[in-house]
Amino acid sequence: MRSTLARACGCIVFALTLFLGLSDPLDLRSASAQSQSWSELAGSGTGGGISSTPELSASPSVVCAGADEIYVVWEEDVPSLGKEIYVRRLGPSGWIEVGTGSASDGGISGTYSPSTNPKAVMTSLGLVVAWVEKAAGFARILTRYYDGVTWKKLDMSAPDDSLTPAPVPYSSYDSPDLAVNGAGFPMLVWAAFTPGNNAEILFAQLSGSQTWAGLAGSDLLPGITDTPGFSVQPAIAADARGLPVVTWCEDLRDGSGNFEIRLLRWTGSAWAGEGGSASGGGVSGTPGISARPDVAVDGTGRILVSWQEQVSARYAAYLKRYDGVRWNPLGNSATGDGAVGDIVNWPSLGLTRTDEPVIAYSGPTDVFARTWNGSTWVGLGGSDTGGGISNMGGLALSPALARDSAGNVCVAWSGASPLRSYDIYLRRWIDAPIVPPTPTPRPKDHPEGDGSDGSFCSRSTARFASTTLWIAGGILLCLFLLGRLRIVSRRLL
Ligand SMILES: [Ca+2]
Ligand SMILES: [Ca+2]
Repeated sequence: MRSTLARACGCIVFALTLFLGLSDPLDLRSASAQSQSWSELAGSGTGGGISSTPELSASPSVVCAGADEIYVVWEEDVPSLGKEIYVRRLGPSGWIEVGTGSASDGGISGTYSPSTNPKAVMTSLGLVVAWVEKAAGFARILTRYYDGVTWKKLDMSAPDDSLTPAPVPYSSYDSPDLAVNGAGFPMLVWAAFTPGNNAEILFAQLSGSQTWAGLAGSDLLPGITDTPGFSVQPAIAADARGLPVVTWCEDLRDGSGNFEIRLLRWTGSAWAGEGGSASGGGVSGTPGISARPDVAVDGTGRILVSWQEQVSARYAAYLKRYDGVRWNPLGNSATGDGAVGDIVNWPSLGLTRTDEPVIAYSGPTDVFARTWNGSTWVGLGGSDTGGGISNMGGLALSPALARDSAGNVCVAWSGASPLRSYDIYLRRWIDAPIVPPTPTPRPKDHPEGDGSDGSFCSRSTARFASTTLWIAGGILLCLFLLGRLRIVSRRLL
């Protein structure tokens, strides 16, 4: 009898040990170290960075098409050619060319005239790049896409692949920006300067037949703005339906010297403002100079607009988010020193893993970033203090932001490290926990993802497995004990 009870107790202890052992994956996750750092990728943050050329490398644009599928496009001052557009992507062991010669000689532009201000986006056709091409006294917008083998014209109907229709005489195009629409095709905005001392914002998107087309005449003057003052510095994002949302800087030209940030979106049938964004003070609504806007749309469809606001003799980064009725600041993001009180360059807007805004900016010394944590504006791992993200000591400009498929924020910039001219650099903010190898394979086809980021899915799966095994163990134990009880009772009888 005593030995039977001892064996039963041993079984209980074994079952408890088994249960605790199966619970290990959860405990390991919760106890795992958090790795938070601004990491360079294959030398992208030090030395010659991504470009690594002896000449001037400037105006980067960054595209994250996958967790490690990262492209960087910039303008390179090439000896004997002038400014050309260069492209590299992150490869297995370094930053490689995208097609032959994309970051050497004439790059993807290959013109003798200045090619500047590139922007890039990933589309169903492949990576699309647009830039400003200055030739014969005026500037056009040129576009190319990479089909996986070579760089090609986007619009076969245009003889020189410039936007059609060609600019009216003596007009000039500037400031292209790109996004991708619901059909996977590129959407393009740009500013058109006209002979009448005016400028308007134009929009076109690529159709299925690979021709650029406007929406309600948006690719023809007077564009989507049609105002007496300069409408310049456009930025574009796609809304939840893949329709364009366009913001820009408007010179009110009312004698006040005021510039405001305005916004229009395509509703599906017309260009319309939101919450008064297309008239008067627009989104910004301040007496000072509001300029250089950027726009993003978060996962719930809310539009966010950042811009540069002149405050006394300095520039601050401001931001507002549209809640469907009005444009709201986040904390003090649209008064006083705003989200950031001292910037010297166009602030760039992105979204964090949790869809909160993150603003990258060049401050007096370096490239920095701040994000909204729900109650105040803070740095990410020291990104708003000391040497910030770039850590180059005063020679870092033109930050560009993108979020990779894992939710990590990438920031590229043009900076000059000691004894070098300006090169292109990039660092990625890693804030995910280090997930240890799990002892049992996870289901690969779970609709909510594989849970590799420690998500609710994998936790609940592990918890379910543990509970099931615990119940099964308990049933087996009960059966075993019942069996022993029957044997003992027979012996006693
Ligand atoms: Ca205008
Ligand atoms: Ca203003």
